[in-house]
Amino acid sequence: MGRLVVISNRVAVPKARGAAGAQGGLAGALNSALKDYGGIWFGWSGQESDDRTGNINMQRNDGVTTATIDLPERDIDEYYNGYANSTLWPLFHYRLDLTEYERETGKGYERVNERFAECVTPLIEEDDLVWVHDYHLLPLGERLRSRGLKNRIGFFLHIPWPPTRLFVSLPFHERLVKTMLEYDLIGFQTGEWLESFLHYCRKELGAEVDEASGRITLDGRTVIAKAYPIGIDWEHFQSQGETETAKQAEERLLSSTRNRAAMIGVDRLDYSKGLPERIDGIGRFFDQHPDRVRDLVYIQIAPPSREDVESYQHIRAMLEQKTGQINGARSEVDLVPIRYVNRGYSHPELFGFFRASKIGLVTPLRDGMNLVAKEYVAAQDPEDPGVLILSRFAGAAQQLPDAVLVNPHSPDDVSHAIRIALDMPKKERRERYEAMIGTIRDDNVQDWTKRFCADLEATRN
Ligand code: ADQ
Repeated sequence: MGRLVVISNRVAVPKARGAAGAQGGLAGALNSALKDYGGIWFGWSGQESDDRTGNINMQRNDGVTTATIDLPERDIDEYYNGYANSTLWPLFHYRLDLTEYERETGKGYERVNERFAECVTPLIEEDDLVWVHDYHLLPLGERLRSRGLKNRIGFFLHIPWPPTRLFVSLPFHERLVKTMLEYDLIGFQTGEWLESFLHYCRKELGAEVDEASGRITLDGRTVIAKAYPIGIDWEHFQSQGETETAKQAEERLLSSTRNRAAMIGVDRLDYSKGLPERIDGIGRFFDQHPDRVRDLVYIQIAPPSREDVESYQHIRAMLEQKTGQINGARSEVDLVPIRYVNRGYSHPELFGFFRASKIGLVTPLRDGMNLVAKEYVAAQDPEDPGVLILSRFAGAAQQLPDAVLVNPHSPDDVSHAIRIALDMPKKERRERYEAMIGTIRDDNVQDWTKRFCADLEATRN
């Protein structure tokens, strides 16, 4: 096999791994794949340049070569803040109310995809497998083909694929999906998102679709679409639990909560994560069980993300207001029911916090997968595990049906789940944990990359 060339919006340098989590789920996963296969990771540096310099910054760290380009301000505005994060992200998370449709940002998106193709093509060798990631780069495969690339090219979507009825609200939706058919393999997180994509191809494009194999044929070209649920780096995460940092973090949380059960939420500050709705659910729990305010402390860790996009500023203000209201109404001199921490933590620290928490509250309104749910379970003490409360609208719910599943839109449902979790006997907690931990251990990220790359290699055989 040739090398692996990974292309994604951002590139995470492997030595920065401890901080990788805050950059999103991609970082750890792709570094593991690149170490196994060798090759290059190409993407935007995250830096702004005055103008198009044409420079590619190549670096080698810990066995992985990274190649990055800077982008001028206009490209960042139109491609990243604009089309990717103000059009595709909200639409793909079913938020038509937040979706902006601007012709200019659409053009910027196409321009940056073209620029990516122009810069990365000379780095790709004949036998390389090319693996493109996520919604920032949907049309990149077609751009690479137009430059004559004959390699096997795969694409993985980390976020949901929306139902056809929502997706058709996107101007030029047909053109966009047709560009995707230039890949050889398209991966989705779950069967549900895959089903929506196949439905769209059949209904709107008139493609021939074989549901069983995921084979889509249009105008003589065939692409395979399949579900590949992403996992965590199980071994690495476990090893984090052995560190002094993890143990100190656990101790720090336990000593600060004393006799109260800690319940934890760890999310990027993003409207898809259902944070205000979650706080409403917690507020409802305190309203319905005022005698239990002394039993529980909720810790929300949410570092800001995408701060240049207006809807993200709004979510932050809303969360602060709701948290403030509940704390104002329920605090005592020696007790604050909700701790809201506006920063990220390293994986060892998160491991310690998860382990010290009796409940993990993961309630996105919509999520491609959600790795926090898996990390929470992975950090539990097998002898005395905590309880995972998980939104039924997270991709992870399809793999973890033994979590306490909730409708994140319903404060009553969330409140009820908190009560169930707080009172759950150890025997049931262990049964649920046992059922979940096997899946999390076996469906790890190494396995995920191997399955995707093997299937990509097997296309055209
Ligand atoms: P994200 O939306 O970023 O990723 P998620 O899977 O929940 O979401 O988290 C990814 C990583 O970020 C985890 O390793 C987690 O520990 C870390 N993280 C999240 N919040 C953090 C915080 N407050 N502090 C420190 N670290 C934090 C996208 C999709 C998901 C999909 C992933 C991977 O939206 O649905 O699971 O990609 O495919």
